[in-house]
Amino acid sequence: MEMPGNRFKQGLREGRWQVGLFLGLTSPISMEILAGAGFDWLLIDAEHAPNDPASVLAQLQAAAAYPVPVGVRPTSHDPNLIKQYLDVGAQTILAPMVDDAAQAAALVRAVRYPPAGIRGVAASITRASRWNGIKDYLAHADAETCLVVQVETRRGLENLDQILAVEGVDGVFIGPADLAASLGHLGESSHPEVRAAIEDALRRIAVAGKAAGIFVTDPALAEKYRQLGASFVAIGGDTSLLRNAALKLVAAFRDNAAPFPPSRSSQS
Ligand code: 3PY
Ligand code: MG
Repeated sequence: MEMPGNRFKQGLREGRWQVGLFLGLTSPISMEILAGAGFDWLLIDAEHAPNDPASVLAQLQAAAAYPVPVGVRPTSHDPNLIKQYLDVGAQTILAPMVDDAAQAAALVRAVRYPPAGIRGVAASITRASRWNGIKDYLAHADAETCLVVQVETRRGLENLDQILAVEGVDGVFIGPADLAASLGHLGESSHPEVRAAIEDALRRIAVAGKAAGIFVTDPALAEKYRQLGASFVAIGGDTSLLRNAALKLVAAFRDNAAPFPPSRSSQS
């Protein structure tokens, strides 16, 4: 078979508006539901959700029947962990907490094969190459692998220009929650100082010619960030979708219906 193209990376290159969702439910079934829901990209979160290479593998297999590109956010920058996610078939890595250019450059090396990088080679035993079923996998892998780094600390902001200059970084994604915490406003990602820092960062990323992304759940704010140069956004998470829908459903029945649970005599 031919090497699958990375439509997310292509979209970043073209500056295409891409709307995505974070997945923390660790479930191939919810992955499959969301893979068919019309998002431009999905991200399996292994930084904050209890995912590992085995659960990521199962979710990538569930998504494979759908055209949506799926990335993975690892817990750390550990090249061995990143290697495992690439080997099970992830083509996009979203690396959290990138604070300087040295970290960004190390991540570029982690996602590339030698001589450009240090990714270990084992094509025949990996799903990424479809166990050697993909023609010339090793020759095409680096080109279809996408690296997005998260800038979400005061240090990351201070070093943003140097991070942007690292060849091989395909995009920079702002994490408002961690950024707020790092700027001294834990839990207040709408704080004016945080908002100002975000707006400045998005502008700088776009001016540098790199793809700018951010987590933003408010459509009006997403549009504002788009005007400032953002081209890809995560607009929520599967856990929140489920919780919010469950709360709404329960409330609808509690408010409008007979007392719950129904008494025995009212049951048929
Ligand atoms: C953050 O907000 O800190 C994230 O990592 C993603 O939203
Ligand atoms: Mg974060």
